[in-house]
Amino acid sequence: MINRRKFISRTALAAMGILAIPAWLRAVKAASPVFPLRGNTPMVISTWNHGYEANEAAWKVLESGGSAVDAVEQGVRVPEADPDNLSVGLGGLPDRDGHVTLDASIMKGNGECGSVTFLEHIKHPISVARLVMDKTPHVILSGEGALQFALENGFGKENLLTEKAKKAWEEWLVKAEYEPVINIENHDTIGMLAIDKQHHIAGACTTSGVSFKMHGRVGDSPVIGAGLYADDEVGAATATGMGELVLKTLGSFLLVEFMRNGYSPQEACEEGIKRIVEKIPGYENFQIGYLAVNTSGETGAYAIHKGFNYALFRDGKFELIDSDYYLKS
Ligand code: SD4
Repeated sequence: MINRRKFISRTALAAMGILAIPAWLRAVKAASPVFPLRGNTPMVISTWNHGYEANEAAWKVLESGGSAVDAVEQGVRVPEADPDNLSVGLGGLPDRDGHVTLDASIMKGNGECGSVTFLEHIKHPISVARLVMDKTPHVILSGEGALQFALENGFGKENLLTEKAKKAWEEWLVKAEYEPVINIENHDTIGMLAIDKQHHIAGACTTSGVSFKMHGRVGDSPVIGAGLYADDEVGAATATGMGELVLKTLGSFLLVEFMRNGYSPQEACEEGIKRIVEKIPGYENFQIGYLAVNTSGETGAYAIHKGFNYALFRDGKFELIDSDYYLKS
């Protein structure tokens, strides 16, 4: 883990301009937008073990020379369509009033991004977020307006509340104790980051959010900089877990900025969790998992609790990896 002295010395170096990008390099970068991107790519990384199937779909796009943004969109559509996944798209657990409301965001390393929040009845919120990015002058569409936009663009309206999710909600209603539960094992939100053969980076994040949440609650996943951030010059990061902790620390942006200042993706993830530990009382009752990748294709992951894992595809090697974590005892 990075100690304070190391951080201060990096900050001092940055202030002295030693870590800053020299003018000649800025000129080369401007002339060649792919210049800073190198390393072992294409690659794709995503949260939790269901990331494996999602990565397979993303990998097909990357392998055939497709773009990172197409790869992450196609990748996360897999858990969105899976009725057995209780935290994403179809089959997501509803809010406490029985509505399945979805959040999703997508971002390209050139800064283009789009998101939807509090969207009902549409199985693939990530593709609506993609259209917000591609077809509107806006970044976020929410609720009824997002639904209207989706319907106008050919998306079908569906009932997303499966029998399984309805049963879980009815069981919850017996006590109806309102406690936002994002604990150690209760997640499936997918955050995915990819780098394509052209060395561009992109990310996507999609979720039904905290189960039995208040109607109208929006988490970190659709907030650019919180649940997701990507920058072709540096890298990308995504988050899973109790979104309020990520929102309060603007986690993914923070991780990318740590990397911009010279931290490795692993160090950035650890520092992001450390920020939560230092700033948010009661953090130990919740799980957060961070994933990050830099433009060289190096990856990092870190969580508050044991149990976070992620899927990494690269070089024809497909791995499911357990993340390191903060609370060891
Ligand atoms: C949220 N971060 O809405 C999401 C939930 C999540 O695994 O990641 N669950 O707060």
